[in-house]
Amino acid sequence: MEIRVTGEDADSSEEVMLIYQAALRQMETKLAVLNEEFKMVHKYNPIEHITSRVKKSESIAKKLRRHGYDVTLENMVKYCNDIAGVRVICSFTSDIYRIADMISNQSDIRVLAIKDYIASPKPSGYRSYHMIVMIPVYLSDRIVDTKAEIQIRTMAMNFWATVEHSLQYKYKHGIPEHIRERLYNSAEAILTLDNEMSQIREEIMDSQNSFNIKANIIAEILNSIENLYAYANSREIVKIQDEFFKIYSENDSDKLERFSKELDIVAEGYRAQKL
Ligand code: 0O2
Repeated sequence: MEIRVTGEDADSSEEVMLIYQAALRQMETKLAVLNEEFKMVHKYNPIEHITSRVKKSESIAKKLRRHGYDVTLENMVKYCNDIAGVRVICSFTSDIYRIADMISNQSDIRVLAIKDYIASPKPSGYRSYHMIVMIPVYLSDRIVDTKAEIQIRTMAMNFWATVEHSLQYKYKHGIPEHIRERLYNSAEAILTLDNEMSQIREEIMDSQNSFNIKANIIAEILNSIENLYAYANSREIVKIQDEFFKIYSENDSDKLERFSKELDIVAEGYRAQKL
């Protein structure tokens, strides 16, 4: 019989830590597989890199005290959602939501909470997408449902958060107001940078797409002209070729597409005559 428990039933902190480590490994493997699959289908990597960590016991204790809980093993598992933390870094903001969807669609992952600090940034300027998930960890005699926090952000958002986080440690009595203001302004500059990079990428993708579409139409036209040699006389083919060169020199995809369709009708007519 399958015995399914949660981390709260663990006997020792050593066992709890082993379970969180295992949850992280599973998450990392899942994300690596999703990234590879995405790369195969869409020809690019949505994930730049992944880091993970098990939260240090002092940080767990500090967080529990901050929220008014006693520092016990039970409270730690129950109330500290980010003991196992995975950080996923992407190039573009749209990738963040793609990855979040891919994670949510995994049948063995249960999404417990989402905090979208991209749609609603923190007053500090912090931007990131957070998911608290439950993932099963398979031990020899039971399955332990384990919580993990996944933070998904762009490289630029990560740069800002890393600098701001380190400043929080540097200023023991809080970051001075004038520095806060500058950090907030930098967060806004980072938003502009992310938006600009996304737009540049979209423009490049659009022009690549239209290039590919045009190349396919031209290949179809050349193929149709070649097939016409079996049916039409050479004078007519030269006429069609001249018309094609004229349209080709105009560099207009719509005209090329219309010409390709007309050529299909002409070829069909010749084929019918031959029968
Ligand atoms: P660490 O050292 O990174 O682990 P909380 O509000 O923090 O008591 P909750 O619900 O976990 O509890 O908060 P939230 O908002 O989901 O934030 C969790 C984590 O997001 C934080 O963990 C940080 O890693 C990161 N984070 C949140 N806000 C900021 C911010 O303003 N600046 C930076 N640099 N990071 C932020 P910890 O435990 O605070 O810290």
